[in-house]
Amino acid sequence: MLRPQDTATRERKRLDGLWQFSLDPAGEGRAARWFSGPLPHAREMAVPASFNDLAADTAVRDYIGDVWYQSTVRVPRGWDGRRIVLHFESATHRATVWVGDTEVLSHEGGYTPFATEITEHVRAGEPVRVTVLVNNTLSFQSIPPGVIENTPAGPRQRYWHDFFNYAGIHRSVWLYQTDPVHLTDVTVVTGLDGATGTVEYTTEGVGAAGTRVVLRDASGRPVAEAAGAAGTLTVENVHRWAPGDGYLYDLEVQLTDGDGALVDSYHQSVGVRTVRVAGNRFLINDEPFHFTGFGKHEDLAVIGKGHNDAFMVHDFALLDWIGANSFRTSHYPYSEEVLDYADRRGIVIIDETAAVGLNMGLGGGIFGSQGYTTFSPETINDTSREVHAQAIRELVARDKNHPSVVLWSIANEPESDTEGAEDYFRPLFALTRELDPTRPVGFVNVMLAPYGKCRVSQFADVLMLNRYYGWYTHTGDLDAAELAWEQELRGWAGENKPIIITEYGADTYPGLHSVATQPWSEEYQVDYLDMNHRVFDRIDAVVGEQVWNFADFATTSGVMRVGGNKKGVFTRDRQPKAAAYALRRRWRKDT
Ligand code: GCB
Repeated sequence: MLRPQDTATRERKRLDGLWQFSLDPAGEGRAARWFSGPLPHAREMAVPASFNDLAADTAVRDYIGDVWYQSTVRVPRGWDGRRIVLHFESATHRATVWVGDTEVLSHEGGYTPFATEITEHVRAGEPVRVTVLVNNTLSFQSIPPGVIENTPAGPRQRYWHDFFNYAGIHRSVWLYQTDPVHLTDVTVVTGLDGATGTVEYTTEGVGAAGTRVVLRDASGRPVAEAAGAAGTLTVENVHRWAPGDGYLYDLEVQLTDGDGALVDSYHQSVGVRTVRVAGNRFLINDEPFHFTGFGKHEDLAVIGKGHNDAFMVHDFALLDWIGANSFRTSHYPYSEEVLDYADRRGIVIIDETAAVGLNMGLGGGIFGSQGYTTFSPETINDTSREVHAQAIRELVARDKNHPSVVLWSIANEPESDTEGAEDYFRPLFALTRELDPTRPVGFVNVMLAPYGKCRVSQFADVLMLNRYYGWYTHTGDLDAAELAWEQELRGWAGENKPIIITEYGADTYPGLHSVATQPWSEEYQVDYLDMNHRVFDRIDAVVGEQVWNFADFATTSGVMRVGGNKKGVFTRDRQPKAAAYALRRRWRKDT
């Protein structure tokens, strides 16, 4: 799916702002045709934002079910005769859209875009009503999974992932126009041969007589061009995309009509780089890469998972300040703005699906049975796997052209020590490789499936491990933790695959101090990280360290969570804890 763009032939209009908003606790809106007029009992709601925290009302924060958004949009007068598309960057977790009285689109999954042509339902220069039904419930057939439990106090949403189930329209909504003859997809795959770069491109489109592509360098100078819907461009003395050097070329795809006139122009940024795994090394441009950074969250006070440019810019500034070269989009695909920015900043991304919490052995930091079987016909089953497969398809389709994305993570901490898990994941690894043969594929392994027990890591190119020695086990005893951790890690190192520690961390209450270092204190977080680093530095196969978490974040209520998860190296409002300075000393060689 292509992005909305302003180009020589395309034009877009952002529909963000205040929309009308109604809760629909009885689930009656569809039958009552709420889309056919003003929403009943409406209030105003900001887009993009999670709706949960905006109302200052627990009932809204914890609401489960259908909510409705509505806006009246004027189609620009100059768009007559053009093909008009309505595009959502995301809606969490599923949405149905009406334009006027006509249902135009439904989409499952909270973190990937969806769009449809609406030309026949609108008139240039006229206003049109856009209504969106968003539903936030999680079931065993959604990604991530959950279950609605009927309790004496009413229905309650349960889920097994450790972050708050924020919902709503989290990213921008767009209206855009193109010529009826238009490009529908472009794929680029880059290669390097010494100082020469190659850009293999494939395009798909509707109705064009001809296709031309021009590759320009960052100063706008054309460096290669070609004709044809697919081909390979070469760039002598290429400026590579590399960690810390987000150099981008611009590939302009031009479609022409029978007279050779330009009818569609679309721009795709291109970073020329290679990624590959060799033995226990992770190579970017054939050079060993060591990941430093974090697992992050899209999580902010008030706006929840709503995208915010200011915080994005600030978060990347903090990554730079601390010496992080990478992060994982734990535990769902992040806003495309974030990936674009990572491309430009030379930050390396592990790109993760929303498959988190497929594990009935843990929930919200508590280990132990959650009262369900993970993989079974009644719980996570073949239908769930198809939803998961679709989430992978949409992630790869969306992010395949980002040079910053070097590794796919198809799940976080699923059950992985059973035959059911092995059967569930085998085809999903095959699918990901088929969709993208150019990037390594992995999943994030949990402590409950330690070395020797995991049956899914055999399918992975890279071992991604989340471990909490010294926190969830050996709590407060870092000496014992160090011994146990090193012993397990040496087992994994024998697999001859690169190992990235995708989570290690300790909850830390900012301002809590102790001389004899105690869990929850700032000193303990520092000592805990130091212990981990001693272990990593002794093991050659460890090619990455991503601390859990970049910042404190909101979770469900629980006795293990004090105002949310406090494993942040920064607070939720991005102030450093002592650990931030310790990491900066380790990661920034210049300080
Ligand atoms: C994990 C999860 C992460 C949690 C973290 C924790 O292993 O992947 O989502 O937030 O542990 O703090 O318990």
